[in-house]
Amino acid sequence: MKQVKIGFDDVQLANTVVKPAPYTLIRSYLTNEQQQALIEEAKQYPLARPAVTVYGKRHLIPRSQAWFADKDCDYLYSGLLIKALPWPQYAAKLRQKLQRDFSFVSNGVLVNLYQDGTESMGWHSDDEKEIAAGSDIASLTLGASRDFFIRHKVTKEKVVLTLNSGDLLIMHWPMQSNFEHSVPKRLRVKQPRLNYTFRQLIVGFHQAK
Ligand SMILES: O=C(O)CCC(=O)C(=O)O
Repeated sequence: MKQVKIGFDDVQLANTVVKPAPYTLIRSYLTNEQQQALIEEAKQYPLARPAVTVYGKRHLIPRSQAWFADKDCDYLYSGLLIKALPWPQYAAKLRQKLQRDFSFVSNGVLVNLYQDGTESMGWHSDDEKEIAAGSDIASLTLGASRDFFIRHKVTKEKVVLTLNSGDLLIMHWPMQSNFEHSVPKRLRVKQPRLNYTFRQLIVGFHQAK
């Protein structure tokens, strides 16, 4: 397991020092066998492509997704309340592995499937109100390699990572407050990519309303 910690050099903005993006990239975190087990399992996931409203216009998201989580961990994501589905076997094993290896606690995982390089995810931060304060987000890539952009919200300084199958990216708190990320279209990519982002939500956040 090769661990690389990379980030921006400190950026001077007026009298403020802007801290580097706090993330850890672990190349080849999963073995080929572990990757294959998840890829096979994902063929049975009830992946959906919901419609979202952006600037008053409804359109289908350019990927498909499923949210697996503990009880009372529904998630309001891109303006849609997604109900928690029960954990599949290998996704649950990966969650346990993250807890064992990094003491990384999560209670839900968003799985995204990008069929090929025409599918993408726009600039955003994972900063929804139900995400537990101070928690990190762990993101695992399977299948096709894709570029992953990180940019500072104020300076617009950008880092480009290429995430390969089996790589794990941990986005540490408070990265989501100061940085956005995206997965841009890459028309040369013809193969599917799966991404699992493990998150920790405040239990019962939506149920309490
Ligand atoms: O596919 C990825 O690497 C990014 C996923 C992501 O940004 C998200 O699920 O919020």
